[in-house]
Amino acid sequence: HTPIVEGYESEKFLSYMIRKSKLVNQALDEAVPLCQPPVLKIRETMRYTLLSGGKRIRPMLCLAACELVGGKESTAMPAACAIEMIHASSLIQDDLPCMDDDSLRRGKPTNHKVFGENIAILAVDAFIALAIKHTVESTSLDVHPRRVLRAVLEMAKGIGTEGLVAGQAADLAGEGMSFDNNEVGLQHLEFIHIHKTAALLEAAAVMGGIVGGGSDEEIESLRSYARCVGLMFQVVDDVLDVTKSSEELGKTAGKDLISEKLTYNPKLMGVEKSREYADKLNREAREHLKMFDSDKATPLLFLADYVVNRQN
Ligand code: GRG
Repeated sequence: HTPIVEGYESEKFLSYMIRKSKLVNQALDEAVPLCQPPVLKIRETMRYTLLSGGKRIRPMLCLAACELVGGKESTAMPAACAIEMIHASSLIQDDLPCMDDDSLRRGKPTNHKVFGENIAILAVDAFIALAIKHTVESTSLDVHPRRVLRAVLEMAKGIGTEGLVAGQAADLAGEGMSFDNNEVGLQHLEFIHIHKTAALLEAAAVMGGIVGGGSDEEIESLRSYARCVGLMFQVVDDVLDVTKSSEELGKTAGKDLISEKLTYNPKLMGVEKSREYADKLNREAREHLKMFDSDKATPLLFLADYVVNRQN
């Protein structure tokens, strides 16, 4: 895959991303200080997942969307942090024994393995509350309260039965189903991806556009762009899962592992078709940004390229 964005050096974009993720990490650190008395482990539990790496794609989308519509980076920082808190909470919940039962996340033991299931569940609750509190309390007073309210509404939609929860519920409902009919399988898979992954990326971009002062038309373009990027993100994830499994485990073992995962894109479409689909989504994402000045849209175009070309 060659990046489609031309005339913009990738180093420039990389340093843009590094600068943004440093700022985000600093803001997240400040947003969740350790609590007094320290015997209450809850903030430590939250910080463990929130500050343990991660690509920070959602906050970057939020900041870049805000800047694209003419807003300041600092205006979107509370919303960007809130979205990353929701992302962290969903990872903690997803890893629990009653969900995916994972023991490793970002190369480290999962939250419940370190702190126990009970406190990990409390951290999830606390993150959702803090994400709302932080957006309302820390967004600049220059932003009209109606816009802050709209931003919180978008976040709520991204979390609940129109977003992450719907995706996870569909994922659970699909467990053990056999998709002999590829059409049904693809539809189900797309529903999971749009809700489990794209919904939060969409909320991130839309929140940035809202607090940044974007028009309704601009906000809807950002929504369509982010939905394509979100779906593309998951298609790429599925491909990486398969190719990495084969690389790491050797061809035969890799195939065994793939066949367990019936709902994967490459399983239903094949790896090559999945890659083509990701490229198509990237082109669509770019189309949705046509209404903006192309120079100003460059970070979001590059972000889409980064998602399609990423190796982890
Ligand atoms: C709202 C707490 C809450 C839960 C909703 C458990 C659940 C229900 C949903 C699970 C959602 C989930 C974990 C989806 C996977 C999304 C995904 C692609 C995660 C990986 O994202 P990256 O690659 O991760 O951006 P990093 O580590 O870079 O942050």
